[in-house]
Amino acid sequence: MTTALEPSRFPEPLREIAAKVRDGVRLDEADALACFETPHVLHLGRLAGEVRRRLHGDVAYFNVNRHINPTNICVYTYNCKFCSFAALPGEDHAWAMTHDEVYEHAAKQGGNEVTEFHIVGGLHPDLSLEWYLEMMRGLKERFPDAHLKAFTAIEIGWFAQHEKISIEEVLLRLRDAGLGSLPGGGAEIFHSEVREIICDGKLDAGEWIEVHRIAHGLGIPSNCTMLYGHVERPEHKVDHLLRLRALQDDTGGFNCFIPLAYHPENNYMGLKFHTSGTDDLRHLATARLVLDNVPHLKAYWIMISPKLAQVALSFGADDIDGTVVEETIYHMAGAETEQQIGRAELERIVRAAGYRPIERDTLYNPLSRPVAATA
Ligand code: V47
Repeated sequence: MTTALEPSRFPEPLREIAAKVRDGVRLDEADALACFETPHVLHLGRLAGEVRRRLHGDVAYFNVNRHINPTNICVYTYNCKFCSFAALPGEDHAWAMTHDEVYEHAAKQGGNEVTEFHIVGGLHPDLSLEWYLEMMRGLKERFPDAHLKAFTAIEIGWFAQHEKISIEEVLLRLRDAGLGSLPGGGAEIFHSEVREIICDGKLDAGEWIEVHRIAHGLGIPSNCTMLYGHVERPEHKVDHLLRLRALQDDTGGFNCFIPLAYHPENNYMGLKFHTSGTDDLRHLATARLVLDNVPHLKAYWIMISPKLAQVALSFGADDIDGTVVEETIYHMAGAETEQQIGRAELERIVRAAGYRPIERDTLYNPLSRPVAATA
């Protein structure tokens, strides 16, 4: 009897990879490279889809979240050439919210139904760690049940440098103020050949990994990302995924991986092209196959559109992110997707793709509440 993973049903070089996936053997560096280079993206998706079904059956997760970007003022505005969000103080598009503005923002449009605030921002030269701690405490006071997924490793590194304290001390103070987990941003591409071009001078790979390692050691879980579709080569991405996999082997602290498609508008990179749908599906499928120890894979609908996120559910993804409400990082970089989707619509999107929608909290615990509560 032929199974879905019968190697003879796959073209080379996916035949050997299919055998490994069938037998539960970990993919190596050469396999990962083959995934990035094969022209047979549909076959790759078939493999990743099978792995995803083993892990999550027909379930696809989403959450009811809200993004808050307290400031876009950033000392790395000229360093991170790919970033369209950052601004220098005094520029027309620069902003810095007050605490009250953060709380108002959090409360808008059904803020009380939100289970997660996703909070990231620029590295503001004048805002102290204490300002952020007060913001976290204020949010927790007003929204005690909401999970605060806040601050990329880059921001954590900046707080440590700014306050002249250790990464561990920063994380402990943030945890005391209500931090629940770290988002996965700031990883970009770890390899120094790429980092020197796209974000010279920012936290390097070892430092990004160290922040997450320390967080995991303190019981603070996190997500991880990879920014693709700019100047990187396949071997850089293989290196990136293998470094994430190695950290996960050590700590088990990553919940989710999110491949991030580069958006080219309004930044200093000088590149014109958006990634193609096939590229996006290839990155998701490859991640599902290589990152065998990271439980969840997110197809971020804001970035790749709800329609492609539906297809991505059959290419390895088991999560489409959440309601979001007012996304800025991608919309300032040219994203043409909506800025928010209601819970009922997220459920419809998942069902129409042939999967069973489950609302989750940040840590992937299933939630059950009536649609009307958050539609
Ligand atoms: O670190 C910035 C990326 C990241 C651009 O953890 C860009 O659940 C494409 O990390 N084109 C921030 N990408 C977003 C992020 C994220 C998103 C959704 C969910 C989670 C999570 C994390 O966005 C940055 C950078 O890699 N980014 N500018 C751009 N022009």
